[in-house]
Amino acid sequence: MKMTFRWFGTKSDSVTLKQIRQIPGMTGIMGFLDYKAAGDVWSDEEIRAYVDEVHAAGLECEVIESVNVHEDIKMGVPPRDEYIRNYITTIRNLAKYGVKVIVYNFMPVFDWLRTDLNRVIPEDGSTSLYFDEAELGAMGPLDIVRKTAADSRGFSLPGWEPERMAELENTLEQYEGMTGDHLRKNFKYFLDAIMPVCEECGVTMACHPDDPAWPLFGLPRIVNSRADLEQIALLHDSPKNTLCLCTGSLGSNPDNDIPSIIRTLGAAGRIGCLHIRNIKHLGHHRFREASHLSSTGDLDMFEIVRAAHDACPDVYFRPDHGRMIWDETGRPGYGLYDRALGATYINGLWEAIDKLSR
Ligand code: CS2
Ligand code: MN
Repeated sequence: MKMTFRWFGTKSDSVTLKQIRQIPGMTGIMGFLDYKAAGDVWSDEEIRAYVDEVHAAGLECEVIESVNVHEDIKMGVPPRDEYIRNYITTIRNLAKYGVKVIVYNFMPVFDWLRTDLNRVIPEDGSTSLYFDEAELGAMGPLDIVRKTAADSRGFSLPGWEPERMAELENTLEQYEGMTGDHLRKNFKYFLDAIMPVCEECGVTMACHPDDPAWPLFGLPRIVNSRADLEQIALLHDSPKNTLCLCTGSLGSNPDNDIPSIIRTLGAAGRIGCLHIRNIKHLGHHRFREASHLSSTGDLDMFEIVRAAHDACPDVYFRPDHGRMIWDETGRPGYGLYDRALGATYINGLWEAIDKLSR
């Protein structure tokens, strides 16, 4: 296992590489060029500058996140071939600088979605990301975009690029009538085009699940459950076609048995990396993000880490969203303190599981 941390770059992150390097057991970054629009090529120079900076801080940069897929690829409309060519150039460019895994998602229009990014947890006064479908019901897509922007304290949020959100109404119209099967067909077209390049340059693609794990605003979502993940693995049968097992995203649906999914897909070599985050269910389609500790949420972190230890021991981990604690201000979900606690806790679980299994 390699423990990593998401980092948005010097200009965009409240957390420094030096701070990340000082978290015990931290080996690297899951990197992100947050200023790139979906569909843009990530150039050699941009990647080199980012990777050099990470290396200079004594960290690795083997995983890159959110190379976002252009909506035209998801919708399957003609300009997609040009965007796929760009995507392939980005894959090749990332490979040149030692990137081994690329995390992406295939969610129409929205990436993860919450109705409140700064919800106070009554028990301890910390804040975390919160979702309530009843609250969402009263809002339209534009309202949620505005609310998310207002909640984000001026920080960019992964998957909420301003260019994409500006096109929102237009894009939503174009999606009208799209079915899950149609979206899956477009997904296959994308995978068939990029997989030969991934195999050639040794890059693994890891698809992030939908978050929350059900359709929103009538848009289809196809990365939600064990059956979905297994279908995606079959869309293009290659060891480079893997999943980013995000426990918080899948865990938004309590029916998902995450340790069991990890065991099956991990043993099949189809887990490219893990995002570890805990969820506290508060009602039907209503939850908040909890600290990583099992007892503060509804996910069993011991069983999750044990499943990964047994099924895919060489995988990359990172703590996913954390709460805001100790009066920290920063990007919602991406402060230093709670994610550092999460990493340390996961490392502790791993050490215990590993030693007891010998
Ligand atoms: C992340 C996602 O914030 C998160 O939950 O895990 O934004 C993830 O990076 C993207 O969906 C990957 O494309
Ligand atoms: Mn995630």
